[in-house]
Amino acid sequence: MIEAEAFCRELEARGFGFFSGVPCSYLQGPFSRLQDRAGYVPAPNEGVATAMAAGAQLAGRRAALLVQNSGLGNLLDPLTSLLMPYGIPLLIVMSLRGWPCADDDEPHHEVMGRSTTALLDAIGLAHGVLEPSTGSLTAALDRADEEFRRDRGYALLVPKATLGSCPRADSAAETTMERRDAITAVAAHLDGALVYSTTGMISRELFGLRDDPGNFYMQGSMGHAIGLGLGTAIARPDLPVVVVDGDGSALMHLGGLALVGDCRPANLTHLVLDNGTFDSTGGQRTRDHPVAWDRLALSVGYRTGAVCRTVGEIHECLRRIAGTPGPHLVALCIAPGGSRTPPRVTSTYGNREIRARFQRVASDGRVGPVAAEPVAGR
Ligand SMILES: Cc1ncc(C[n+]2csc(CCOP(=O)(O)OP(=O)(O)O)c2C)c(N)n1
Repeated sequence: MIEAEAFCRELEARGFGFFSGVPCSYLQGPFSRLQDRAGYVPAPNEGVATAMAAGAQLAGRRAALLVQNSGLGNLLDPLTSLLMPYGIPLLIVMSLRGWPCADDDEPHHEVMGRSTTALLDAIGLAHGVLEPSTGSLTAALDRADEEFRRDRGYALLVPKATLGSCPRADSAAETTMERRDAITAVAAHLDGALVYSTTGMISRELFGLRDDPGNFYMQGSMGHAIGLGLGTAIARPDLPVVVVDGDGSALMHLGGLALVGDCRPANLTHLVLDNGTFDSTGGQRTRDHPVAWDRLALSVGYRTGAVCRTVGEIHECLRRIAGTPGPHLVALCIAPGGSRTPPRVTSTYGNREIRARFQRVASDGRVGPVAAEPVAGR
């Protein structure tokens, strides 16, 4: 295993002074080390991180991205239509989820796990898999330097347990309300609703506290729960639709909120659990300046926007808006971390099973047979 600090120092020794990206738990150590350094800017999605790194590179700062391979979808456009045609080199440190064996990871990593290197080959971006030794790091960065000399980028692929982790830093939370407290309170108001929950711990927490066929646990596809909720709210205006989001997820595709405000489905309620961090990947901060979610929501066209800081405020707010026309946005300020790790949804349900039972509720039983799918023991 390569120590996180040694990894960061090696990048700095090679002249890298600008770092950005979106975290993955495989890269928890380097993120933890980098986020206290001046050259690090956390990004809401991998696409803007790529463009920003290119901007820094154009202005003379050597830039590196740290991302998960699921973020390859977000960065492919700026990579292929900006960096590659203009010859702007970039080091992309990319975790390899779902690789070499998809069974060892969550099911939503399977397709990208087996396709990452093929996709990089298809676009012509040089890449190499990092082994857990400093010799491998030196060789990979030498190889990257060769590409940079030709104005081309390089992807350094990082499998599980290759880079060391660091103890989680305690952040000064403004609230003591935990995710578990907030979702317990929310759960009391979900009966009869179709519920989409975002990737990571939020879906796991909802599953552990209030599993229901009307819950769609959206693992993966970070930032797209609001798109799912909007489509369903438009298609089924007779049913209440609730999206349980995180601040990192909502920020990743903030344009989805603007679309909600434009479409204005009266039956949609958007809950944003704001802990100021990407909690599920190790608690890296999402941004420095807090978001005024209530004002943001109103400015793009939601009918109401509110912020709750206590369990009592959550109950009062959800009672007040129940049955009134939305879209509503309610931000729930919670503390990062949690005293208990919630159970994995995928230990109980396969993804197709989650989809099929949800669809039965959402479409009044008009759904085909569920394809047999083994439930993975993870
Ligand atoms: C495109 C993409 N980039 C990165 C990830 C890795 N990832 C999974 S959960 C998560 C954090 C989500 O943060 P937030 O929505 O704030 O919820 P929290 O984890 O704080 O509960 C990240 C970065 C991912 N799944 N997809």
